[in-house]
Formats: sequence, C-alpha cells, structure tokens
Amino acid sequence: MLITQINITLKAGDGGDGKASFYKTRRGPDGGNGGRGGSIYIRATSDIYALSRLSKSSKIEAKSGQPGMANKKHGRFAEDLEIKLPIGAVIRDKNSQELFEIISKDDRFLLCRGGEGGKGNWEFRSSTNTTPMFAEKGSDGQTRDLFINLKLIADCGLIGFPNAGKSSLLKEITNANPKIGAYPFTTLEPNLGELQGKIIADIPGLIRGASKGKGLGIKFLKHIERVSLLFHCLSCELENPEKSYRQIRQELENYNPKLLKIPEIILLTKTDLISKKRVKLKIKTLKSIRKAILPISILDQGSLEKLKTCILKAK
Ligand SMILES: Nc1nc2c(ncn2[C@@H]2O[C@H](COP(=O)(O)OP(=O)(O)OP(=O)(O)O)[C@@H](O)[C@H]2O)c(=O)[nH]1
Ligand SMILES: [Mg+2]
Repeated sequence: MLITQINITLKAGDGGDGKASFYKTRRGPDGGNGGRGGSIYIRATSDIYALSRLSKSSKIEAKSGQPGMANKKHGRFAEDLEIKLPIGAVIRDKNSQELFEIISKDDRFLLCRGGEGGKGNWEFRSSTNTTPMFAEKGSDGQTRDLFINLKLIADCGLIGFPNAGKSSLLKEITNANPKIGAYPFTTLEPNLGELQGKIIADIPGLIRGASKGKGLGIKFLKHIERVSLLFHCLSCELENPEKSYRQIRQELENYNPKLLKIPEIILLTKTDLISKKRVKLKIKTLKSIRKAILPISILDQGSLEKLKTCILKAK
C-alpha cells in the first residue's frame, strides 16, 4: 500500500566517550579519543514506495562511536546511515518546524549529525598537568522527531470522476501498468507513468463531496498540487458533462483554490462509444466552459498521439 504520511524519529549515533587511563610502565596519560557517532543522511529515490517501507519503524538510530581505549587507541567512527525518501517528500521537524524537501533525484543531505567523540585524557596533558585524570564524554547524536508527507511530483495529472478512463489512458501512453476496471474506484492509490522523461500521475476518481471526505476523499489531491498541466477526464458516457466538470472543479477549489490556476485540458474520453455527431455536440457545449478540449479514445491511435504531444509540450 502506498503510504504518504508518517511520523518517525531519527537519531544519529552518540559520540564514543574519551578514555581516561595511564601507561602501566611509564607515568602519564594514554587514554584515546572516542569515535564519532553515525550521522543520518537523506537520499532521494524515484521509488514512491520508499516511504511505505519506512513506515514500519517508528524510530531509526545510527550506531554510536566506539569509546576511546588505553594506549592512545581511538574508538572507531560509527557508520553513517542513508535513508531513501521518494522525490516529493516534505520532511518537517516537529520541534524546530524546519522543513526539508526532496525535489530532485540527486538530492542528498545531512539530517541528523552524529555526536563527536570525547577526547581521551592523553589530549589533556600539559606542562602544568601531566597526569589529567579526566576524559571528555562523547556528545549526543542529533535526534529529530519528524513528520514526513509525500506529495508526488508529476509533470501532468489525470483527474476526473471514477470510471472516466484515466488509468486506461495512462496505460496507453506510458510504461505504467495500472489496474483497469469497468467499475468506479478501480484505482485506490495514485499510479505514475513516464513518457519520455515526463511523469504523469493518475489519481483515484473524485466525486462530489470529495473535499469533505466522500469517496476516497481528497487525500490524493495533494499529489497534483505541483503539476504544470491537468487533464480533466470527462467520459462521453456522461449525460451532462458540463455539470460533472463543474462539480469536480468545485471540489478542487474547496481543497485548494490554487488548483484552479493550473493549466487544464479537458479530455473527452471514450469517444468510440458514441457517434461522431454526438461527440461534436458535446465538444460544442464544453467549449463554452473551456477552450482546450481533446476528444480521445484508447481505440483511436491518432487521438493518443495528440495527447502525447500535449504532455511533451508542457513545461
Ligand atoms: N470503449 C472504451 N472504453 C474505455 C476507454 N477508456 C477506458 N475504457 C473503459 O472504461 C472503464 C474504466 O476505465 P479506467 O481506466 O479503469 O477508469 P478510471 O478513470 O481509471 O477509473 P477509477 O480508477 O475508478 O477512477 C474500463 O472498463 C475501461 O476498459 C475508451 O477509450 N473506450
Ligand atoms: Mg483508475
């Protein structure tokens, strides 16, 4: 299951304590330094399920550094941890309110710094104190309590009522293999597909009241907040496509009025199901609400090519 929100605590390793010890044969201190604790780095991945896997743990800790030893031997540094998070993840530190975003596939940054190792007593020797009895404690590794929210980053989004044919289109034009069914709510989680480097998101169908939690609700709308082009799918089977169109637009507005500003193309889907004349009539009525309309059918290769062109031209 695609999990898009988790709470998790990350803790970098503590620094190892410095050692306070003395040479057996000679006088003088010989305590070594503690090793540094493991830090935690975040690395971007295009695997949108990376967060789902992480959700199985509530806390992840890096190892602590090794304590210093006698004979001036320093403790080993602990290994750093690298945690993979999907592109589009927004990480919020619940205490400091700092925000970190995973924007591109090359993103990698330090999130929790490992504690420094404490100095051993050998480091504290001086002309005035040749036998320091003390050593430094290692410092604590950084701990962060986090809320991670995944907002998929796609270039284009496919939205519309259940059964409008969104997943079928994604399947036709990309490498994706989403489930398709002749019933509403076939898609329960967003699907992503790629067309020549452009990412297209197919989100579960919306219905009237979605913004108030009806159907699968609005939780998936966050995934289209950052797209640069929306395809609003309206099936030719709809009796009154303008009304359906306005209902979905209302849900978008209720969720976040900014969604209405995203450039949008209406896809009049399943044109093969009705006569050409009726398709023309539907286009004519829809033109009064939006100029950009593309009639399409998965059985009409020419129309699919036009859709691909629109996607590739999107910025
Ligand atoms: N005749 C015809 N049927 C289509 C076309 N596109 C999709 N369908 C059918 O319409 C039904 C719904 O298709 P989906 O792609 O699952 O629809 P969806 O919009 O993803 O539906 P949800 O996931 O429930 O929101 C399936 O039975 C498809 O085979 C089309 O162009 N022509
Ligand atoms: Mg679907």
